[in-house]
Amino acid sequence: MPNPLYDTLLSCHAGKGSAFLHLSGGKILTHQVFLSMAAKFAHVFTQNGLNPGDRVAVQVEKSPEALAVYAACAQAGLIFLPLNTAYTVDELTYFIDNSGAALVLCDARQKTALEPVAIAQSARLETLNADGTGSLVDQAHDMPEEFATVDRSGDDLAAFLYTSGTTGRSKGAMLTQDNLLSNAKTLVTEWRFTDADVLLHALPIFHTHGLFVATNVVLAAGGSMIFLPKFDQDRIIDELPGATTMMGVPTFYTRLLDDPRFTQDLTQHLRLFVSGSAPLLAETHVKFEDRTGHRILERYGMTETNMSTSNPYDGERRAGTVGFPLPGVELKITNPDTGAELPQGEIGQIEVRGPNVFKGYWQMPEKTADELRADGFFITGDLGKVDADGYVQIVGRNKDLIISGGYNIYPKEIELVLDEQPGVLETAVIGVPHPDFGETVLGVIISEAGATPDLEAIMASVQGSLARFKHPRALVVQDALPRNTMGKVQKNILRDMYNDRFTNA
Ligand code: MLC
Ligand code: AMP
Repeated sequence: MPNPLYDTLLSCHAGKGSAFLHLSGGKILTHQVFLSMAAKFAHVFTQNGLNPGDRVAVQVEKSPEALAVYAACAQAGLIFLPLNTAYTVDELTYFIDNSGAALVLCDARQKTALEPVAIAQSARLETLNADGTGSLVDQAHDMPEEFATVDRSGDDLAAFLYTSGTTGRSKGAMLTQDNLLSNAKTLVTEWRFTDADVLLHALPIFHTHGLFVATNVVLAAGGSMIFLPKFDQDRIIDELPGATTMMGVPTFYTRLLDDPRFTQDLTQHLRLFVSGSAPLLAETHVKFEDRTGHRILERYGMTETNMSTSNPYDGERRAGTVGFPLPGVELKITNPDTGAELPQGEIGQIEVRGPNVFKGYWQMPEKTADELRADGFFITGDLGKVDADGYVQIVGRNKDLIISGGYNIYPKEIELVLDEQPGVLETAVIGVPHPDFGETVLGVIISEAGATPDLEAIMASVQGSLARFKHPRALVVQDALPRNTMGKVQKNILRDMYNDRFTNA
């Protein structure tokens, strides 16, 4: 096949008048119309001088056009680099610079702010707005509806997804066509997707979950999506009866359970609810079954690995576990200090190997070597164990990471900003339980001798540089940070201290 990703997910739908996206107001976008849109965008990219292997950095609102940009990149052999719409210009500057993006696609509202960043990078800057307007669409207007698909091999890069690190510097995870395809095919089979499926899609499309899990699976199966711009409780309630399946982060399900309109009747036509990206409390799993009769299927994955484990479709979906390694994926539990495999039942770090595992971090060979072993096993940084029946259970993290509403937040990045503030000696940022987001960010500040840091001014400064979802939801001032004998900050003690800060309200 000349371009496995495009051929398997997209060109196989050529000429089909079948529904691909169900949009608001009863509007339907067919597979063929979607492909034509993508082909036109591919022409715009190549006519703007982009060559296979170039990176296209995309920070735009969710829309059919935004999804077609992903398809256009696949067809033109470009590397798709989606970015969270919440990122600030500071954050974007790093991604654009680090990736060496050849083209930046943004909302027109961001154009002025990003122009100097694009110029510094010699990148083109085009716009795409939430309503489907913008310079990309203007240029696409008169382009042909067919584009000669660029040859690619399965080992060629298809996407970069940036993931933060414990040092605070984000790393571009390089995903190949085979990484994405192998996972999509496996999940179609494991989760029994067919062309009759209608997936209720309310996730963002700049992360693995909404893009490579939800979208690729539906494309591979030939099904359709009720494509919502974002999670909107009322729209979800309205649209659920028309769906056969839904994927979400745990916050989706806890929010729905808080809504009296979410009933068994409303969900009776659905065949599958999938949860992932953050731990689903066993309590939520049980409440969901009591309310709807459905057992949520929880799976586990990450940016670098796509999906690694899943509860079974047919067998027991065990609450509090993420199921079994997917076919073709090897999983082992190892001693974090030695890397030696641990006996069944013991807690250790989770390592995975398989066609789903990424190729490494863009231009960061040392970081790649730290986490991706020469034998192909990737050290996930999650702590877990395998029970007697083979179900994998995630019990914690060996990495300093907060997951808020399914978004990853690395404390170091926030600490670096807080540490710079006037009157601040040092800081520690921790994740504490939150009823809506699962976890949220709390900043612990130690003042310089005699100083009284201005917490409001500190928050204002954080707002200027970091995306909203990373902002501490509370700042507290303490005399000192707890440290062990090696001088390392004991965040576990801080987490215990502030454990019920948001759940006791
Ligand atoms: C929004 N806000 C968040 C937030 N999302 N704050 C913390 N954590 C989040 N996740 C901010 C908003 O800017 C707003 O700020 C305030 O919180 C409340 O907003 P909201 O209207 O209640 O939020 P909403 O827009 O409804 O978004 C919440 C959400 C969304 C949970 C629906 O965050 C979401 O769609 N999350 C999914 C993330 C995801 O797809 N993760 C997959 C990663 S891939 P203000 O200023 O108004 O207070 C991965 C691999 C894998 O992890 O295994 O899948
Ligand atoms: P990301 O880097 O955004 O892809 O996030 C990946 C991380 O999300 C993993 O390393 C886990 O810590 C977490 N994660 C994903 N799915 C689950 C799950 N089902 N249960 C617990 N944690 C999960």
